[in-house]
Amino acid sequence: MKIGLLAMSGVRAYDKKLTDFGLTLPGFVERSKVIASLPSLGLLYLAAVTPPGHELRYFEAEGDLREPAEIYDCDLVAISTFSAQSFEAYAIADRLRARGIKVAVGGLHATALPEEAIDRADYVVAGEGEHAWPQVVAAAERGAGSRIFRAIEFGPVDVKRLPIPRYDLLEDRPYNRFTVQTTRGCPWHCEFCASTVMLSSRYRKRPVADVVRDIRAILAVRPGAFIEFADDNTFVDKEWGKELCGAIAPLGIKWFTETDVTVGEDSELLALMHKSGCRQVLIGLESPGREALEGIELRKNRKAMWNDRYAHAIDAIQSHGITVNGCFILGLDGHDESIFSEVLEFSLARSLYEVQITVLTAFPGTPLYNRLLKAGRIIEPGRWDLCTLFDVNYLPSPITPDELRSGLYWLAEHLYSSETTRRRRQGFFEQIKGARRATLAS
Ligand code: B12
Repeated sequence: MKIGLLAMSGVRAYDKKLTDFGLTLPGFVERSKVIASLPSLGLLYLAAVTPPGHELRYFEAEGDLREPAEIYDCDLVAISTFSAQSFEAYAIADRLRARGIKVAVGGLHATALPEEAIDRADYVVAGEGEHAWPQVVAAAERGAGSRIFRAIEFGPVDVKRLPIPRYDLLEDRPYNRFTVQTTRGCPWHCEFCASTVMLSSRYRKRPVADVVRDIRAILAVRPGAFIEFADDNTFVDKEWGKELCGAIAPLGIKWFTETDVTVGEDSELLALMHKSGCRQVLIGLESPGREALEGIELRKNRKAMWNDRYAHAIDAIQSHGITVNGCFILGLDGHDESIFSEVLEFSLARSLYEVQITVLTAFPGTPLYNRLLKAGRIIEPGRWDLCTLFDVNYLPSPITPDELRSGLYWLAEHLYSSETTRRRRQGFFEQIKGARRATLAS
């Protein structure tokens, strides 16, 4: 069969005012360029486990009616979708199916809502794809009728035996950033999280040698590529983290990852991270003060417990020459109108090199969505296209949706202005210089 792998690409925001003015601001432009240039790792894993004898092609669509014409030559198309572009993905699936092409849909959104997805696809995979996908291919070959494949039926995916994602399928594409997973899942359980924790609740670390193998495969396709670890939380296990950094250091790469604030407490690890090419860590700080963090991490209230470590952690990380991309969620319960200036002040005071601001988003399948729906606080239930992290689709408390929106505009304008960006970044360079002076003096 000819099998097409269709990634939905680009960034999404419904709010026209934010896109019109927000996306022209320096911080937004930088991040959205970066963001738009990542391939779909999930599809590259599917390609790697596709049984032999099929022809595979990787495609991208930026939205409804944006699928490439060549995709209509396929017999089976695998579409990977997050919530924000699920309607666009379904519209493409409708057109493909109208032409007799079998369509399989998977990813985080289909995992949360497989019954919704099966209305618009022949096959749906809920959960990790590695074991289910070969079954989907076999079903399509047989011309079998529609079915939801639940990953759980096919046994757990052992991350110690993952194949090399088929990065070679991207050879003729202009990507300069590639993703690699070093871990899957996260041991913490935040109410709003709609990330890999949706696929499997277990936190799993991959063998370091396999990560090195995968990075080498990327470098063979694109020498000098920037590497993004598509992890939820890389450095939960600090000793394993040190082993990882030691192993990737000789590759001479530059890399980025997502992790939590505890990484700031291990200066040996931070030194190894920097030495191995880590240029930025993204950390979900969520809110500058403790109050709004209470109860967010459902297991041990970790987000609130860690709040008093923020200042030290950011300083320690940045002093090692690794920039922090501090992420804040606006509109958490308890955030009033003062939150916008608080985030601005915190970002300046702590010299956050990069700051990401998003609004609280209730993704389907999350405890947050269920709580807000029950409380009648979802404004338009089922509007998954608003799950962009920038659009307001719930009733915040104590502020109103309009106050949240105007606060977001105000903060974006001030946080990403050339002057504030310069001041934040200047602070980072001073932190590095301070650390160097301290080393020389000791
Ligand atoms: C890389 C990334 C991107 C890339 C995606 C590239 C691409 N075309 O796929 C880019 C930069 C484009 C991107 C964009 C957006 N992203 Co993003 N992104 C990530 C990130 C960092 C890693 C995702 C990843 O690679 N995971 C690893 C792979 C292996 O897992 P996977 O994709 O789930 O695939 C597995 C299974 O789901 C399944 N599978 C997946 N697809 C399919 C298809 C079939 C047919 C089958 C059988 C199986 C299957 O098999 C795979 C292997 O087991 C996550 C955060 C994180 N740390 O995970 C956020 C994340 C996925 N993004 C998120 C969001 C909100 C967005 C945006 C809406 C932001 C915006 N405003 O624009 C846009 C969406 C628009 C778009 N075009 O997709 C949310 C999604 C939440 C949700 N449930 O919808 C996440 C979780 C971050 C968050 N803050 O919550 N993102």
